[in-house]
Amino acid sequence: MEWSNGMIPILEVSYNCEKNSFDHRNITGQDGAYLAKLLLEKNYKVYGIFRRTSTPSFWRLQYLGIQDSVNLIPGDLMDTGSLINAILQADPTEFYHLAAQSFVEASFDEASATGDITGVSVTRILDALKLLKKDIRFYQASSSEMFGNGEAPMQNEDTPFHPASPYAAAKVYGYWITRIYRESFGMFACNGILFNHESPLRGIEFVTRKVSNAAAMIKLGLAKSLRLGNLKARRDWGYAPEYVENMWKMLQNEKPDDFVVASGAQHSVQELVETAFGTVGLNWKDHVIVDRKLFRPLDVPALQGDFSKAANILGWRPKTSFDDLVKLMVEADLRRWKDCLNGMIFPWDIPSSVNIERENEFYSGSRTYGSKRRN
Ligand code: F7E
Repeated sequence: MEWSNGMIPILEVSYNCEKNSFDHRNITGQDGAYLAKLLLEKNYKVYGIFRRTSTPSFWRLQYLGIQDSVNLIPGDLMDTGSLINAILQADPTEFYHLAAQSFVEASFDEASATGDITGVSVTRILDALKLLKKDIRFYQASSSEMFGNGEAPMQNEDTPFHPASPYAAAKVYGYWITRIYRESFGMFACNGILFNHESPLRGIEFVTRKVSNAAAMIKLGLAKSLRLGNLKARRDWGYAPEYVENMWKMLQNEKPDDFVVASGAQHSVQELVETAFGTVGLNWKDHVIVDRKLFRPLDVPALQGDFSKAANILGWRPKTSFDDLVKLMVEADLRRWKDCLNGMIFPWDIPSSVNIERENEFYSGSRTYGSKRRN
């Protein structure tokens, strides 16, 4: 069998303001895990860079049953030497850069660190690749957050950027440096402009998973309420495993290019809550508390992506509807909590030994959480 080397950094969200207490839940990201699975199915030899911490956790890779199939290499986005070492070890033909401080809200508190990790690090990787493997195919995880507070009701590859957070500003930098290396050095470097993409492997601090987890816990009597911020925000939510397939398709295209990846539909956070609680037969109004502390200093009001370029050139279309996505996430969390209550031990981002009431507070995922934990 022919092997080709694929390389995926699986560092998503590992740089967080709560390093001591938070890191161990998030070393490997949702997209890295799904992409690794896809590439393994395509007979790639997969390498993943992870950031060394005192308590590493690879629960997503374990959950998908692929941890032993991925070659893990320690590395750090802030350390060019470690990136060079990883590239030399893996000798990859494709490089998917998925790592970032990717929680928008945290970027308001750690703006310059987010700029360095999420933005400037793209240049560190591109420089290392330019020196060592200039003919590589490179994927940059760009984000719909770059469109921010712009005017266009639907966003495509030609829509101007109007970032509304330090995270989005860092992603705009990463987007442009990728294009600049493509245009000035002739590198095969692509931007996937991904709209929100979710799954049962999504981090608990993002709104979809926070809601699916809470709906499951409340249904089982493990929690009573859920605190949320801006219920009016509207997003274009799709299913993550379908989006990583598009990443791969971009790197198989005959020429490097940039693509919007979206579901094309838009829903509010309130609709998300209604659908999630409805899945378990609950009325969201009995449980959801709007908490001003969870509002962001600046929030993007609405995003909706036009994926027609990806459909025309790559032959890609989203398949899972918003309702099905929310349902599958709630059902996954319900199943996990039931298994946990039955004493099962399995890879998950909520340890089964926790004090559930306290954890529920913990998972309210906000700036207030940070100060509570420090006390
Ligand atoms: O927020 C509102 C919040 O944190 C969605 C990242 O993957 O997708 C993600 O960024 C919306 C916002 O995702 C809560 O204000 C209300 O309007 O799930 P989120 P995000 O910020 O859209 C993009 C494409 C990325 O690139 C990012 O890396 O939901 N919202 N109440 C809340 N959000 C959170 N997290 N928690 C709440 O309690």
